[in-house]
Amino acid sequence: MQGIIVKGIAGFYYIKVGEKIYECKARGKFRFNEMTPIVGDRVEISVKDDKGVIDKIETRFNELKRPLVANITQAFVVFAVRNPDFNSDLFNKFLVLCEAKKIKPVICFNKIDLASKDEISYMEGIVKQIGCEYVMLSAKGGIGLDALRDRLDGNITVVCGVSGVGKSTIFNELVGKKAMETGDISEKIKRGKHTTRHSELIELNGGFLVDTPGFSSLDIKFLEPQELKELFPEFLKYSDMCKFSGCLHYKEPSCEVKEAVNRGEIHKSRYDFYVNTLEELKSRRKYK
Ligand SMILES: Nc1nc2c(ncn2[C@@H]2O[C@H](COP(=O)(O)OP(=O)(O)OP(=O)(O)O)[C@@H](O)[C@H]2O)c(=O)[nH]1
Ligand SMILES: [Mg+2]
Ligand SMILES: [Zn+2]
Repeated sequence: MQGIIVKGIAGFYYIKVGEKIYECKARGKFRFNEMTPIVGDRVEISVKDDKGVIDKIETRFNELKRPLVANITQAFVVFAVRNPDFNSDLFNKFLVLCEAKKIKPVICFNKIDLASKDEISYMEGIVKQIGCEYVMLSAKGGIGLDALRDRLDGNITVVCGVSGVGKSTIFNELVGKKAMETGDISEKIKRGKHTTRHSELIELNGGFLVDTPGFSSLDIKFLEPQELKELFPEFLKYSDMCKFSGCLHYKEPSCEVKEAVNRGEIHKSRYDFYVNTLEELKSRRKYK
């Protein structure tokens, strides 16, 4: 039977096959070929006398380390329009990471109840130009959540963003119970106790939601300088027209991406972030 691992605890895996959940152990062989089953894995199982065994793990589409989950297709990347203030560097890093992992980002601008109309349309302007999907939210006020629910179908979705933007609030509103701790006090208590968190997939609206937030580490230094340009979707329609094939849109002449920046068709802050990151990646390679 084929199913998906929705939970793993102490060597046992819980595999959802249709409407049923089977408790399984992994066969020993996984220890030798470096594949340890993780939540999100599509697996082949066999069940005998109520004892289930994982026989095969399908090739992973992608894998996140924090939380440890495979086959994530979508990320709700949460920002607050205020408190904490929007940080465009982080915004760009999140987007680059999503592209690198082939995860579809949905930008969630939360706490719109705290911002003016002008501030909201400024934020909208940035995301519109990149061409990625976005939702304006007030998780506390129940605004915009249906737009997120509609996007769950067929996806494994992780909610990510820095501390305090409202991830847990969004998660709890979507799941409909107090599954995640919100606010600051409970979070601190949890950390103090070093509670091990096992991620779990929660089935919702035809898809799965990961119960722990993602991308807590925003390291993009593992990227190769040449691959960075592929991770800016709005560059792609211009890059074919650059004079040099393999143009890095950096110091090359007759670069259509740079022209598009000058014409205002690509947001300058995105291009500046690209150049800064490219220089960082290049200098790391040099001194390695
Ligand atoms: N004004 C306003 N406050 C909100 C909204 N959504 C969440 N908050 C508040 O923002 C604070 C942080 O929310 P959380 O959901 O705990 O944020 P988080 O992203 O899970 O934070 P960490 O767990 O620390 O990463 C809480 O006090 C929430 O009540 C909103 O739409 N508007
Ligand atoms: Mg939280
Ligand atoms: Zn170019």
